[in-house]
Amino acid sequence: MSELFLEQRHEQSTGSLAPALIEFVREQRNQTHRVFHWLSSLQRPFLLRSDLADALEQLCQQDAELQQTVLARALQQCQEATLAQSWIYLALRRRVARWDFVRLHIETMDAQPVSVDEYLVFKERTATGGHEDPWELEIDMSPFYRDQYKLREEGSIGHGVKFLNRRLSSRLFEEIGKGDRRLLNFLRVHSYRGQLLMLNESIGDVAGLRNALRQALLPLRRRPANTPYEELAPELRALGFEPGWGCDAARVRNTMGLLLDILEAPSPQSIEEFLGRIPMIFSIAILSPHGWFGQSNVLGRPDTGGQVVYILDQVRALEREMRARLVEQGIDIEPEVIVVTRLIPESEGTTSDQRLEPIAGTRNARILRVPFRSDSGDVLQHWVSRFFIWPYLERFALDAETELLAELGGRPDLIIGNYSDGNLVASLMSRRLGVSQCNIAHALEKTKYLFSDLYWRDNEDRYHFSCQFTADLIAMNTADFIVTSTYQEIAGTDNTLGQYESYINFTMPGLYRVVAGVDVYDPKFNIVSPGADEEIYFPYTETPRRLDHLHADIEQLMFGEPVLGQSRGQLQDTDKPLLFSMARLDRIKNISGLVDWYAHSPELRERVNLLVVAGHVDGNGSGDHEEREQIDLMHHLMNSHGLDGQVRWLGIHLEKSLAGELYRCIADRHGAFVQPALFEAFGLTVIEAMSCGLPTFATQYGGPAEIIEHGQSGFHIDPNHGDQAAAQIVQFFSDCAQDSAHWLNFSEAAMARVQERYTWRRYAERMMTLARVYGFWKYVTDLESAETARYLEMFYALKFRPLAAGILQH
Ligand code: UDP
Ligand code: LCN
Repeated sequence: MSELFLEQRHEQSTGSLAPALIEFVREQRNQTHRVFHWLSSLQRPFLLRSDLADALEQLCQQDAELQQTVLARALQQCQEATLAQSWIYLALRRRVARWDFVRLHIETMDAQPVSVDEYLVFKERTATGGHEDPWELEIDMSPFYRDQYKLREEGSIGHGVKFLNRRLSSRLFEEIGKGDRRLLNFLRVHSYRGQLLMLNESIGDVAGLRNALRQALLPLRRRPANTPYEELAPELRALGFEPGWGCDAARVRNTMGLLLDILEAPSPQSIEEFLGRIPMIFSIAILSPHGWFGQSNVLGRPDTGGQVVYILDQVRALEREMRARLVEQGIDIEPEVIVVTRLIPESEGTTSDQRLEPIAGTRNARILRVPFRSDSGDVLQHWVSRFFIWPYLERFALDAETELLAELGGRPDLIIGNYSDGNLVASLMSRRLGVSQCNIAHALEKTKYLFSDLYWRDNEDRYHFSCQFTADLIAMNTADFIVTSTYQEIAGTDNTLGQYESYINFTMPGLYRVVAGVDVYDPKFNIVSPGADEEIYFPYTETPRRLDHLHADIEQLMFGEPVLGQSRGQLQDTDKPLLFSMARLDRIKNISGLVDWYAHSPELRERVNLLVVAGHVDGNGSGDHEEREQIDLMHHLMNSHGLDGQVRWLGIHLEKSLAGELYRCIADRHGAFVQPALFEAFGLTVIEAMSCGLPTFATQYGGPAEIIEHGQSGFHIDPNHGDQAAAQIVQFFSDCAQDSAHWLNFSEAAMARVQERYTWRRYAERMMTLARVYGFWKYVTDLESAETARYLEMFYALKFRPLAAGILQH
């Protein structure tokens, strides 16, 4: 048998390359030495995947045989190499969230597997110059993991609810009678503000329930299907049934039949369907503490962007879905959705200083604002950046809880946290109230900034990542379920790390070391992608719906004289198609990168004009240091490359409907959209542009990698290789010039992709299913673990609180 065959067999059985690599290093000393020598000659303590890929490519040019070796494969798997004192430590990612750590000595060719903590200690030592603390606090959630509740296949990640339902339904009903009794108890707890629902006390046990169901079904079958519930109520009540079974005879019959089936032979599908029938969710609290949460004039302010758009659309969709369900269930209750945010007295012309604000497009949803207070009780007057708000959250959680309870007249049925701060408040509040907690990250900062964990101290004054990552770990582990927009957000791709995956192990020297922070195979993770508001972002081809009255303004925005402090550049050749981009002017959004690629590509400049809507043209208009740096850079690029005749930069914020019509006007001119971010967690602008029919080029890092199928419904671009991205765009427009069907094909495919995958209707249905299913299992099983909760409380009290308090002392 060949050695390669043996190696591969070993890999197949364990999945790990490590043993074969160690053997190879020991036996092929010359080849290995050459590779290690090359890596250490780079004289960098940390090499990332892309560095290793570049090194490997060069090495293979000199030694073609290397390509076939296990060493080459290991370097391809390696996410990070740490080099110091003649040692190389490799972190091999054999597949999603499955890691092996190996160390190799450059001189002696000694090679061994190492544990995750040994690996992290070596990183600490390398980063701090040998000042690692042997007694560093280690965070290890693995003793709390329960293997019977873990997914095994990486393809199942993000579909937790399906797995959980399957696993728990069989377990629940395995022990004869036990599951039935729990189900009965569950049905008996339903009430709404004192009104009993589903069952009353006259049904005392499972046999009684079966009996009552059979008795109710006999006359129900004789009733016309559309007999309203009110007519059935007296008869049903006498048998022990309260409202909630359905709005008419057909629906009540169906729900009761479903329950009888479950009592006979339960299946995960019938449980999910049955749970969809019973009234469980009447009110939802959505937490988004950090500021400027409002409906106008807030987008583009520091900290507010897609998260606000997402939540407002989410609220509308959830309210609609909740109401539809309650009507079907025959219950006359108005659902309530409340967004809880911070009240900012100095609100700079926004509504952020109003305690209550109704949400447009809903009947009853509202924004409830509660101020931040200092320890002495004084109300904080100004906006505070999301990176500095940690000391205020604990008090906010208590104050918000009091106001929320008063506003709703009781507890909400679900608490949804947003972003790191909202998720932490959701943890505190849902623990106190005993309500299910759902987390939505929007963007986990950890993967956005290189080495934000290892060199956390360097960024502490500016970003306070020590607080943020601690809050993230706590909230991820307390949440009953976590909703993500894409798969890659949880588990990455074959080559890149998932955002949640990056919390599995990491170290913050001098603070703590995480050896098992979160498990992405936990069934709490569910992918539920957002949509683009269909009222606003509809296809450019839907002529009757078009907002023609905005066209003159849009023409002005695109081609008019620049307005001082609002725009720069005036396009000379107005017949060229427009390449469009719109984003906050953060470094990570890389709008200046796009301008730079454009400036350096004569072919691109020849074919298209560039239109960007971002930030402010006047640096004095910005209160944010990162934005000011970007504004300066934009002006520098415009000046040094003479771009004013080809680039139009609008430093204004477009109101939603204007933005929607602008996307369409650019589509009318057969333009394209570019999202050039260095990293984008999801990217609402990508689905907005696509749903209006714009062919889209978007970053390959983050959500867009999954939204777009490369070469079919758009294109992925690598923001680190602007020249290639520019060449791709040039190629597209040159293909369009040859064949006008080319543009149409991509435009249609983009619209179809969004229609198929990204709609708020689907979002709301999924979200409500998750709320019901996780709520049910939380009630009837031991899913919740007191040990985990206690451990996290300790972490919160002993680490988070002093870190947060420290912010105020500076
Ligand atoms: N947006 C807008 N007007 C502007 C700039 C942005 O309406 O002038 C909206 C944009 O349409 C999108 C959101 O702001 O809905 C930005 O969300 P995205 O997910 O793209 O990025 P984020 O800002 O959340 O990082
Ligand atoms: C935050 C981001 O950075 C975006 O990528 C998302 O699209 C947005 O939130 C909504 O989730």
